[in-house]
Amino acid sequence: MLRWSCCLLLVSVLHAARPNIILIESDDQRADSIAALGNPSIRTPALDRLAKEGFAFLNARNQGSNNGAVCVASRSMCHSGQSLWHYDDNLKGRVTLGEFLQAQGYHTYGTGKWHNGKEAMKRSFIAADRITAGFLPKGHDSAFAIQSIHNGKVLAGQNLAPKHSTDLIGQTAVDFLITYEGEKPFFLYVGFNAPHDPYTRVPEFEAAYRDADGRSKVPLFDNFLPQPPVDPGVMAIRDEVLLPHPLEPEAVRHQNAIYYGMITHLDSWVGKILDQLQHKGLADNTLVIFTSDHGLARGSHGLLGKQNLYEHSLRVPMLLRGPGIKAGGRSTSPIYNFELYRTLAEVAAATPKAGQVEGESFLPIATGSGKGERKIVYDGYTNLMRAVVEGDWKLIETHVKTVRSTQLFNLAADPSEMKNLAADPALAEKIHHLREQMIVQRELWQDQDSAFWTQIGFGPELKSPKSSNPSKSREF
Ligand SMILES: [Ca+2]
Repeated sequence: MLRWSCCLLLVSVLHAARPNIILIESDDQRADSIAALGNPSIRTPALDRLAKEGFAFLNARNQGSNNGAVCVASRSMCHSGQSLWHYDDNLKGRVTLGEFLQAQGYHTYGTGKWHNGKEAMKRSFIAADRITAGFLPKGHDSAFAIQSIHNGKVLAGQNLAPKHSTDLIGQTAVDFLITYEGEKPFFLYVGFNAPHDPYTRVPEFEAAYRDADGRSKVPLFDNFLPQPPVDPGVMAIRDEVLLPHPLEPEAVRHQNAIYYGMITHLDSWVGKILDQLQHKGLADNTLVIFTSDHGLARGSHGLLGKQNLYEHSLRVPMLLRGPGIKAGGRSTSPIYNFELYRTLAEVAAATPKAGQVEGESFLPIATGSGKGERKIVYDGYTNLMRAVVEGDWKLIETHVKTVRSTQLFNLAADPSEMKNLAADPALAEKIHHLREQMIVQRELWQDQDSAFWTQIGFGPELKSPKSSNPSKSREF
């Protein structure tokens, strides 16, 4: 599909060194929640450090989801390297990222959120501690179930302290770095459950976001609306019922102060992980990646969750630091987060089997030897929405029950997606063109698993569309 040029010499140096890999993935963290990348309202000193010492992808995105459990979809895609229309929730029959790196001689160790089934977890990690569930309904500081893997067996346990999930997971990651003395390079996966709801207050970190009277100092996002401009058909889903609609600004600001506090809290553990890496003399030979599974609306477009195709919910943070990575580098080239698989395979000097993994490695961009050539991206959410972005232009088609809605945005002039230009007669040809591109992308990604295309009413119908199953019940 795409071919990025790469500097063979630099890559061969990377391969010779066989760097350790630390993949830190938070949960539901917006891409714009990093101070150094342009958010003056949040405090993220460790992520700022990664952004300064490493490379930041400013247009990294999750491709969407086939059901309301966007976390499951995104994580499955990242751990299989497969796109939205090919992944399996529980990674059945897929070579997981951890499994693949094991085969390349890596010691694989995990802690934190695992949302893709016990069997795939066991295959992914040689050892693991304090693996947490996909969702902590009683709060991040409750006595939730945890699992570990030792000697090939999955063991069940409890967070009995109870300790906040971020402290539990962060400490486990640091402990691994303190104790690991193996000869193999390691792959450390750290899945923070924060800042996913339930919004659990962490007073010492939330204090920065409160005034003397305890009111939130976090401003609303600039695309805040009380109600969504287009019915996305998801208003009964859990994320959207975290607050009543129409959204009341102060209620959103209150929750966002907690959300920011949870991010600053997990940032403190990212800092401790980086410090320990430095202390142990491993920083120069370890690739550190920080990302999240997808973004979140948090009041943008009258929404709270991630079950939509606006940029705030699709985009993810994507920071890389390590040997060969360009310090202070930035890229606006679109990448999908599931391309992490091929990227890390390249870091491990390995090539996945033909047909096993989709997308491209973005390592050449991060090392400064490639710029990225993707001109168009395609996103989907169940049978309700499809989006295509080509250059500055973005088209979102939504079909809810019998109501079809078209949204057209110019992301250069309107990055917050607030000016829907779909009704402008002068742009009718642009819409027609983007619809054609949407169909091209549909074919390219083999998007056949949705009733969307039988409802939307433009373009050739699929010959044998299979019905998607948006009613699947699971926690997300
Ligand atoms: Ca998530």
